[in-house]
Amino acid sequence: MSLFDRLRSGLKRTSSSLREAVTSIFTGGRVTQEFLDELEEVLIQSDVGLKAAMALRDRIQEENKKRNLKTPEELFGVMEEMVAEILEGVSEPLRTAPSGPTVYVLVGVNGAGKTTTIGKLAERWRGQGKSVIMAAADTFRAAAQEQLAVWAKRTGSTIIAHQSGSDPGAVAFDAVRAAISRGVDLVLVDTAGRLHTKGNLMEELKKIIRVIGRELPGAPHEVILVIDGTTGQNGLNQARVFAEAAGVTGVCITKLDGSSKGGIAVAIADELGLPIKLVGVGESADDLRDFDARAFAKALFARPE
Ligand SMILES: Nc1nc2c(ncn2[C@@H]2O[C@H](COP(=O)(O)OP(=O)(O)OP(=O)(O)O)[C@@H](O)[C@H]2O)c(=O)[nH]1
Ligand SMILES: [Mg+2]
Repeated sequence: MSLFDRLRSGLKRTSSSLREAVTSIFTGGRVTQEFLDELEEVLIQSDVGLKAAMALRDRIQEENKKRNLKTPEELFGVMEEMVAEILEGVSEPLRTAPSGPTVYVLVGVNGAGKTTTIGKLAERWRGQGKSVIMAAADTFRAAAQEQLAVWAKRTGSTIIAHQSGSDPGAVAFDAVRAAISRGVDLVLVDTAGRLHTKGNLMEELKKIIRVIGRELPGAPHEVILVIDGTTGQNGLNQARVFAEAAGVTGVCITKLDGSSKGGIAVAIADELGLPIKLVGVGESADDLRDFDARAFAKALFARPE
């Protein structure tokens, strides 16, 4: 299945309620002041954020002056284009080290999909003939290590782990050091899920990142914030706090195969300027895709099948 088809079915709930709402308020087939106010409301409901909702409203108004928009399809066309522009505006591929190991740290709230995404990233790199070390820096729960070990085995990766309850910074340190000495291509650091509202846990994250940077200048090459696509508006708050505390460089939105509310991708790109780099479209090793702004925008406004 193409990424667009996956996204279209994952974003079905959002796209059909968006379409229904816009169609129902566009009664006279004319863009009026009242319609624009209601449109802004509908867009806010879809989680694209206040800023993007206002910008979309202004764009519709502008376009209408130019070419008199008469059908809902024309409206969707204008909005799709603008959403694609917003997402493309911050779009950037995953960074890799020019030489030596590339290090990615995955962060996010509990259950977002960090460990699974590590498995998927390992699968991708291994598929390209690259070697991978996984760092079990989620030392909080013993089960977390076991889950990562399953992914390591499945993808033929090496896992570096300490006792549960030990210092996560030390695990990251050992993993990076091992990668340098063994000439390993990629280090994937799994961190414990943490609420962005817990200051001490955010400090711990900063420490892990600092330790990595000290051991390998330029690392980590990505701090990837993993966000559950079904989260809704709270995802924006998570992104804001993690971005500030942990210097997030890119976002992975997971569970876009389920009943996600994809509007949050637009809010994150637009209000925080953070690039969405990856999307998770399932639980298996090959269910990770590079983000594609055009496909995403198209799916967000797609006509139901
Ligand atoms: N459908 C679907 N499920 C996913 C996706 N990514 C992760 N999951 C599922 O989400 C659940 C949580 O995933 P984990 O990878 O354990 O999440 P985590 O962020 O490591 O969780 P903690 O370590 O507890 O903070 C698991 O059941 C995964 O299979 C996805 O893209 N699609
Ligand atoms: Mg985990």
